[in-house]
Amino acid sequence: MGGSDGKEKELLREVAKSVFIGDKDATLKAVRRAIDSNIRPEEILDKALIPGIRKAGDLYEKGQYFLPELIMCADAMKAAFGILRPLIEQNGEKVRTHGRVLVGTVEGDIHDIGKTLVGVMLSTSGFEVIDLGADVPLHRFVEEAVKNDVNIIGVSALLTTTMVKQKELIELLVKENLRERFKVIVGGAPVTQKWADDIGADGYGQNAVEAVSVAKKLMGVEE
Ligand code: B1M
Repeated sequence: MGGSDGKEKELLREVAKSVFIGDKDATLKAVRRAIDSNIRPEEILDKALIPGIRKAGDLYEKGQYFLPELIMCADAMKAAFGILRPLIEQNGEKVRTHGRVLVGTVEGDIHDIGKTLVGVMLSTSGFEVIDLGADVPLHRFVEEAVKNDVNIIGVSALLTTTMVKQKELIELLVKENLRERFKVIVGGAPVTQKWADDIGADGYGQNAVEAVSVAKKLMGVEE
């Protein structure tokens, strides 16, 4: 392995570690060092920030971390994403013509990191994105979709207790006679292709890159 590869791995390890120990200042410093070493922002995100926050989740699940630690880790991740976001956006497609997508996390669920990432990746891939944030009531998804005349509604859920809201949103669209008007994409850690099929969603993305592919496919955009 070459020296620069080794240095790159070491820097990414440092970023991941500073996220899962919940040290925001160290995370920001490590991310800046990684950027200065010409590591691509998408790589910093995929190979360090996301594995770092997932490790924090694992430790929480094992009972080694409690909610305060998880919050510190999420703060570190969000602060670092704040530095990377404009860099990722700069590298994106300039013309936004593929369609308009509404994204949000369902009501009762405050996890917004993955949903925000999906929104950023869609907007850097040629979509116009309207981000409603997290804990979004179902009626608001519907109202904003109509108001903004979107093509796709992207619904994120991170909890097994809130993913049922994705199903309820589709039922609400049917009830309002709007199901044919909007494509619905679902995603989030507990969500699977099977769940998407069972609830009648038009697409499922396991991650932000897949969400973009699915959105492009639904809009008939060649990859
Ligand atoms: Co929460 N949390 N959390 N949490 N948290 C999980 C989800 C959990 C799996 C942790 C664990 O136990 N291992 C667990 C859920 C268990 C379950 O339901 N089975 C859990 C729990 C239990 C909770 C609380 C209930 C804890 C408590 O209060 N006792 C609470 C819930 C509060 C609520 O929402 N009502 C809670 C709170 C929090 C924090 C506030 C501390 C923080 C969130 C901060 C924030 O988002 N602003 C937090 C965090 C950070 C996590 C973990 C560690 C990481 C989530 C994350 O940001 N991942 C998470 C563990 C895990 O997921 N392994 C966990 C990084 C992000 C880039 O990935 O969000 O998966 P992700 O998004 C991915 C894909 O899923 C996909 O693409 C994204 C990018 O690749 N994707 C889509 C997401 N949305 C998509 C939409 C699409 C397509 C793809 O189309 C539209």
